Amino acid sequence: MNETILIIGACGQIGTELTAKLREMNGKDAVIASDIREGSEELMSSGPFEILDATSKDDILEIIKRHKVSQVYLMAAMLSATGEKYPDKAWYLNMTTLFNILDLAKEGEIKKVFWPSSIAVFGPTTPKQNTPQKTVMEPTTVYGISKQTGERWCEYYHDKYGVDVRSIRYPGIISWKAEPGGGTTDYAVEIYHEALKEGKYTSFLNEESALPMMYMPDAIDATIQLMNAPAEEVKDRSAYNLAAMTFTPVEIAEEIKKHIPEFEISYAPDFRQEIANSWPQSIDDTAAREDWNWKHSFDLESMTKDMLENLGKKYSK
Ligand code: VAH
Repeated sequence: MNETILIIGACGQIGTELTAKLREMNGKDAVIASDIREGSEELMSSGPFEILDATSKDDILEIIKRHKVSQVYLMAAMLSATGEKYPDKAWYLNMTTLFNILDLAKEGEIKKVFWPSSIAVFGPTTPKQNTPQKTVMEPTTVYGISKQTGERWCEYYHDKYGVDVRSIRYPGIISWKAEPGGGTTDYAVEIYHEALKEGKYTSFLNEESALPMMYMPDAIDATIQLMNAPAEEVKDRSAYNLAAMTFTPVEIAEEIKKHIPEFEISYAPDFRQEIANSWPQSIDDTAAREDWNWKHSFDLESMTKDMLENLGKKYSK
């Protein structure tokens, strides 16, 4: 029986590309895109779309029943930097939407759920290098606290009620198709745009800010691979560490200079520096590689080449 998929937060940085990939794999009508407001022309013209406020359980249920949805990817969230500006809104959005979906799954309305966690669940007391799957987690952002709590609830709903929910601790994700929104790692996206437009960029993180990062195609492949893995392979029902690369603003600038020699970077750390300082620098994702054969494809060199090629085409139109 064909599974109908609902993507909540389909207009976001990850949601946009997840929608495109799932439509490519399953057919456009098998994937219902939804968000609080309409998205890009490309997204809106690529298949069914619903305006949805995912803080309303009744509104989610109405769409699930009308489209006979069996799988939900809940991608809507307020990220780390914006969450520090609006802590109560971040907590409300991130937790209410998760409980709505977990409860609908518990009530038998949804068969399978993907919910994104983040390396933001880790904090200043977490080991910074090769951060283990299970370790000290004392997050210092509202976003990180919501993701840590969310992981606990995902595991509880799976163990207590048999809900098939799966999750990944995304590192910073870099992409060119859709702008990121309100993240601490967004500098690593902005830098490519500014390098092409202005030939220079002022980073809001300092030179030494080494953070775990991943190119969007790897993040999308991992997400779908985890969702399609046999249930018995998904041994960790909190969330899986996932890693691909680690770099600093200096290192990404040096890689860009191989393509744009005159590119210049400067530094003006802001409030996001404290958030970045609280996160790990590298992640141990052995569990994901062992449990469901995760492996990444892109490194800093191949990502930079692909980013500049695609953004170059976008800016030359
Ligand atoms: C953020 N892009 O910066 C997100 C991500 C690990 C970082 O969760 O908030």
